[in-house]
Amino acid sequence: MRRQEQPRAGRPPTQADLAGRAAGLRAEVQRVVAGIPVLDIHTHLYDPALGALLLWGIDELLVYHYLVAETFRHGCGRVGSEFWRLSKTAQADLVWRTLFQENSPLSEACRGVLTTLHRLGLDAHQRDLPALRRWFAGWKVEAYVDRCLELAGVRGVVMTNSPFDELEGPAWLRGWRRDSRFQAALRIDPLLLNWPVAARQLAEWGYRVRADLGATTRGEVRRFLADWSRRLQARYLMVSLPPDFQYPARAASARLIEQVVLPHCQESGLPFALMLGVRRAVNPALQLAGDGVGSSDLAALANLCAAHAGNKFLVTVLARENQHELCVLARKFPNLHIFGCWWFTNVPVLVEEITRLRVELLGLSFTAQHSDARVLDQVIYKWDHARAVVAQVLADEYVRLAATGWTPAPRDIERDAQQVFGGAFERFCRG
Ligand code: FIX
Ligand code: ZN
Repeated sequence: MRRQEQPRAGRPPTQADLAGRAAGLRAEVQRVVAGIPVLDIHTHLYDPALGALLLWGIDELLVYHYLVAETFRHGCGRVGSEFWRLSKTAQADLVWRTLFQENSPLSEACRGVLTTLHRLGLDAHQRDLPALRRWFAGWKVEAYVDRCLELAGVRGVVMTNSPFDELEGPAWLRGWRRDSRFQAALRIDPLLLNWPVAARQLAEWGYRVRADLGATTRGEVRRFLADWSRRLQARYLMVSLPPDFQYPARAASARLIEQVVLPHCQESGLPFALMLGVRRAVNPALQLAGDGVGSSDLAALANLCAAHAGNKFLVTVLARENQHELCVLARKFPNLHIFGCWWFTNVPVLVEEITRLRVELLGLSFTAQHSDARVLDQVIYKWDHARAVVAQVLADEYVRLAATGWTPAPRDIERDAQQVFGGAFERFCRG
């Protein structure tokens, strides 16, 4: 009998062959990743129809809480007490002077402002803040939304929408014509983290709830979630949780998740997004800038995924120490989708490490990044910086594959980049 024909390896590539192939691949990956339209799956941006809720422009960029925290470091406490009494313009002046004039703007958040201005075609190096302000004042918000999304290569953003917010909640009740690029996510932190207060609020809104979490109350909270999921046309429900979150547990948050949120999500086919590891108000004097990080007990997440196989969990973790365990959990639970390098992990050194870890443990079945933008213009730098790091990681991994003779075609690279920039999320939500 003839021996079966085997594919032949051919002449082994020389060092020069490999170097040439690697350079070509790297250039191709850069090109493809730069052009992929992104779905930004978690932001704090708003549909422009919501008016003042959508923040944009140079002063908002400068008073971003990431920069406020950095500014406070130079004030030795004195700045802290005075800062919040200043007008927004004066706060922005102080941040600009402290972080961009008296010091070199090397941090990721500072560089972000400069990338944004640069990509908008502005010359920030003149250090002329009044001139920058004049340039921004010339824009109308609708045109500026188009410009920012176009420069960032963003095809859609998912907002963070809270019925409990006193400005936002009533606007949803009134309704408006939606901008399809701004999709909604139902944020339920107040419900899960401060149940007694939320119960009183729901009762005021006409839901028959009592603090005891009995059967009627559970049914009514579920009705509340169904009403708001429908009203928002929500893509998912979401909460940020502290490092000490446990599941199963007797705490109201764990019981509400188990008995109300997850049944509602399962019935409506919506994922539940958990952002794990934030310690709120570590330094309350810093207000929004005062939150910190802690390592979470991911046994709670494993228990959730195992006990609720019919539910879909979108998860990001704030602590670097949790990243590896999260990837391992995602290998065990197909109902767990990892997303983003969140907040304090959104610095190039960690985005690179975390993305590499994810690719090497999971292939491409995750969402590499979300912007968490609070100010519209930030999508420009957040995506510019993310694309650069993700392209670098993908290129390194393809070059290693190419050494085995497996060279990806441009359409493979495009398919892969689409996956990690929104496609895998959409598939997970559909599945
Ligand atoms: O919980 C969240 O969604 C966090 O992203 C925010 O609370 C945080 O303030 C933030 O802006 C991080 O980027
Ligand atoms: Zn966020």
